[in-house]
Amino acid sequence: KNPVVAVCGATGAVGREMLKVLEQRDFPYSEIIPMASHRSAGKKVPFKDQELTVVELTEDSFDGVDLALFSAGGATSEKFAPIAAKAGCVVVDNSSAWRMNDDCPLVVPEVNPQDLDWHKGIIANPNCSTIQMMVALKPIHDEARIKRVVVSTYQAVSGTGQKAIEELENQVRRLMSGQPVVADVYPHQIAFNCLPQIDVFMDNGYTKEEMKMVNETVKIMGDPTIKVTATCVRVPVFYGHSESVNIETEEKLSADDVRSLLAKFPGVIVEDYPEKGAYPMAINGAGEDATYVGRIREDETIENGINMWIVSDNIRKGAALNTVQIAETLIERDLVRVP
Ligand code: A2P
Ligand code: 11C
Repeated sequence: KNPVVAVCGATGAVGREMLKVLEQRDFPYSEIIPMASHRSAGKKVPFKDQELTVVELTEDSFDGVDLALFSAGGATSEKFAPIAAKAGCVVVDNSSAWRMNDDCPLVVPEVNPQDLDWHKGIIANPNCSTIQMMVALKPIHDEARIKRVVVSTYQAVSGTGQKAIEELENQVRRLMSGQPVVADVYPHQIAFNCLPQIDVFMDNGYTKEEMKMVNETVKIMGDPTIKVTATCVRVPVFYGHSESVNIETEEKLSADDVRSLLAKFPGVIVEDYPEKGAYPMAINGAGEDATYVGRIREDETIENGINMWIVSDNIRKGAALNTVQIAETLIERDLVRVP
């Protein structure tokens, strides 16, 4: 029998995309139940040619539910994911709440599907900026062993959620008509600006987003020797995160070696034609499933170094798509049950 699937946070930016991805990929289900807060109970969300009615997420929501895809914020996941798992429902969680928990696999299906085998009921979906970097780093690490990565990100406002999308829209409109702007979601104006702060600052001076990239990379790659240092920046783009990545490897790889390794890797498209001015851009990556890599070139300041530019839709591969791919892999491996 196909699973009963709950989408928790179904009215949010990621939740709505999850419903779209389930539909587009013809995900096998016997029922889809959209859930959100009491504020949204009774609202309708589109799915296939129907409208589904949103129900309030409560402690009793998971009886008879086989699989729950969560994207309703960290606090909601922290509270409800264990309740769901206890009711026998396997959770794939898009928040940061469970990612670094030793009992929870942190999975990018193209990179470490084998980690699903030891799940105990809660599986974590990595941070969006980590996911797109992982699919580009994995084939390079397998071939030449990555020693160190220096990454700077250019992240879209949709990563923050629906309210941030509206804030950028409103600020652009107001500024273009000569009106003053109010920053509500972000600490400063985001329109026509770049904010070198994503999430809160930690004691070490890095932001939480930057430390997610550092710690999640090690867990997903299963290799504590990979060193990552990150600077994460919010830019006035609606959809699609971009990343400038510098990689130092143990073995030498030419730019052509990297192009052919990446071209063979599932989920990656190499778009690297400088003579035509063709390289990945957020406006093209938005709405697509692939992670695009371009500007691949040797770092001429070190022995074994590569620079590249990675773009992916943060709401799709960075969130909704990766979550649904995890769910598909669970089904393929017959793992939709809480051990
Ligand atoms: P709601 O629309 O009812 O507030 P986004 O990341 O785009 O802001 O979306 C967040 C999603 O998480 C929304 O679907 C939101 O529902 C949902 N959500 C937020 N808080 C809760 C909660 N306490 N219980 C259930 N769903 C929640
Ligand atoms: C952003 N990466 O773009 C964040 C969004 O840990 O899931 C996702 C936060 C997280 O703002």
